[in-house]
Amino acid sequence: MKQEQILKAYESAQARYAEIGVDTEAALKALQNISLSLHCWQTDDVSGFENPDGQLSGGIQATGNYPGKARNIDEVRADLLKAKSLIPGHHRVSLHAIYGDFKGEKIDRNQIEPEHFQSWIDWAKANDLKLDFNSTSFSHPQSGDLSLANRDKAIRDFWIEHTIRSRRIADEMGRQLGSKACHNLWIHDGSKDITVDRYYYRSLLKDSLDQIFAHKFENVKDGVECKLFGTGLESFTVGSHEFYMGYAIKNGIMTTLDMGHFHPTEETYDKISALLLFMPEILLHVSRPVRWDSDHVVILNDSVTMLAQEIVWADALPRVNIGLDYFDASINRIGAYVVGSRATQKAFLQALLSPIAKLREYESTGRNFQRLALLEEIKGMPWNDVYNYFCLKNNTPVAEEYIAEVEKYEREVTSKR
Ligand code: RNT
Ligand code: ZN
Repeated sequence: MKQEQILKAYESAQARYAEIGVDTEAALKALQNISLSLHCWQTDDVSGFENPDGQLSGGIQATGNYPGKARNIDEVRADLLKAKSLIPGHHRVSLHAIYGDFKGEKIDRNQIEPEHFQSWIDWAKANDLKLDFNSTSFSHPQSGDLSLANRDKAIRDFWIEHTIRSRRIADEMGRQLGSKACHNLWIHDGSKDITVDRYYYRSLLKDSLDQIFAHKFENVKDGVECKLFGTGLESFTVGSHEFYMGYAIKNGIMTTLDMGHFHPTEETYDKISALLLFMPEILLHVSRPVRWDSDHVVILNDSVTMLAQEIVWADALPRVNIGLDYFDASINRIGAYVVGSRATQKAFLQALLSPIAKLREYESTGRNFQRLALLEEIKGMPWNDVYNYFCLKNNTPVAEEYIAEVEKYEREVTSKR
């Protein structure tokens, strides 16, 4: 798009928004402050660097075999930087414990140290990025169907040790980069068929968590991520929403809301205000479930739009940490980052551009037709002209221009892998 055209369209959008009492400059300023945490695992389908074959072995699944996936730490970093260059704003990267810089050495999960992530910290610093972290309980000989909730104390202890170490690594990232790191704990623990001792397994998980969180780390914001069910583990999930909600509230930590982890007709947005009255902050995994927790690339759909509206309207932006979580191995992986990140930003921008004072006024005076009508009208407002201007201001390709950039990178880099 021509710069002149972008600016002209922005000016006219600005005037139109002013008519409904919305300040586009204020919205742009707020959008500039929203950081997304880019999930490193979209680069390589959650393989990590522990074994050369990088095969997933339970707990999680990526589908598709599009060529060009990242095979080592340099390729993961290069792909992340390429994606970053096509996403306007300042962002974060979320690492999993299996992405350490192990330099070919066999470092088991209960042996990881901050030193294995020092080169990531240096890389982040050099590239204007902050880091977040995740313990990794899947794809390991000790994973089985149960990790922190295993009947076998030795297995529980192994994963407790791993998780404490993961939080220590997150602490080091937060300290060195001057921005608290979110540590997310997600485990797959559950069972395929009817389970009778549910109370017992949950009490084991609670006890493991108590041991893990007995260690205090100043530079970490802890989140615990629930799930409805996993494939192969359909009948019982130890870490359900109610379990972690109770745990997080009681212990002053966050719950992580993954948009793919609830009943298909349940919307994540409605949980925000219910949780934020009882916990300091929350962590999001913005995702797109298709029929199940399929982790498709995020698009600008109603679920994401309503989520962003709820956060903005609840004045909760400073208390919500926005992570992305999807891994589509069937399309260009760098393109997947850009589409999902931009869709998330567009949802937030739309929310920031909404005439909330007027909507509240309608609501409080019982003018519900008017409320509905205005909500419908704002869907067609020229918010995309404002987004294009945001991209221009941030020196990133405007609108579909990034497609050619992704194609170029594919031609020159990923297709040669
Ligand atoms: C799995 C969870 C979890 C993972 C990542 C890799 O269902 O969503 O967040 O996707 O930790
Ligand atoms: Zn998730």
